[in-house]
Amino acid sequence: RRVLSGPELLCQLYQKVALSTLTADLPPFSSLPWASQLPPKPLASDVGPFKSCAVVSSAGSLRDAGLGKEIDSHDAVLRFNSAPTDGYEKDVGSKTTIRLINSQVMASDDHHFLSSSLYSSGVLVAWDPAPYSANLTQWLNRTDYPIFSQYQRYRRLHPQQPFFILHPRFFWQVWRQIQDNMPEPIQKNPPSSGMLGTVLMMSLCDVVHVYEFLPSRRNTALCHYYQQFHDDACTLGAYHPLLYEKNLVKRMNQGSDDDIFNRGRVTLPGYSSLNC
Ligand code: NCC
Repeated sequence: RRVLSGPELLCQLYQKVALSTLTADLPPFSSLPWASQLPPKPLASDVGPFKSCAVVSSAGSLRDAGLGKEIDSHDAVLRFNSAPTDGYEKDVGSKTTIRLINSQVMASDDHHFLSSSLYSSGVLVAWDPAPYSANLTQWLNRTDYPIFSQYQRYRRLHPQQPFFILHPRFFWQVWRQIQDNMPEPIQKNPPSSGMLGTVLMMSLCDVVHVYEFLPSRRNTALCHYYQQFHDDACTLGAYHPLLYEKNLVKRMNQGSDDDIFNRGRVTLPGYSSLNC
């Protein structure tokens, strides 16, 4: 197998990975009593397009990064799970346009998903690790966490807030793209929210800056910038094929190594900027 160049990888990503979210008219959801709670249109026809976008990983190396102003200068900012901005504005900024959450966050009691103000502004996008090759009906009947019951509850409480659910096809396409460009078999678990959010923003924005996904000189065992918890697996991966994701992003990066080292910043062209 030939090792693809950065531009080739970007074109392959564009050709093989299409952002997809559940809509009210999609079987088997369309015949459920709560189908009308799902958005009528997919994410990309409702949100954006944006010129410049920032994807803010939750890495501990964002502590004391002082990147807040730079992050907020983007037209749209994507954050993950329960990552806060209150009290961390200097390092991570305060703008949140999209929040990408996994189904564990929606379901576990510690995150107070239904009542916390953390989730109630901006556009929400949720995902649940559906097994590889499972069809939508199998997934619907056996989700990893109760994403659909929580989704219905949340929609009743916040009917005006845009709230999308990722189609499993999207994240398995991302997984396939990672696997196809690695010399060894990788674990058949979905990519991390960080990788999914990066490709999501590449679908909506002309240019995407990803912060502290590829660790800078501030690299630390501190898991999250907002928690006193240390574990190298947060940066290197265990369940998610995180090292492979980072390898692929490094190869697609159009910014300098100095930007990674000093600012923890990767620059990726959005799909709209590619000439494939
Ligand atoms: O930790 P998490 O991700 O919320 O972080 C969001 C994304 O930032 C990138 N990251 C994070 C920490 C770090 N030191 N380096 C990084 O590069 C990753 O790309 C990560 O995806 C997830 O992917 O959804 C994850 O969620 C947590 C957890 O469910 C939520 O934080 C809610 O508590 C997972 N942790 C556990 O299941 C214990 C984590 O594995 C992945």
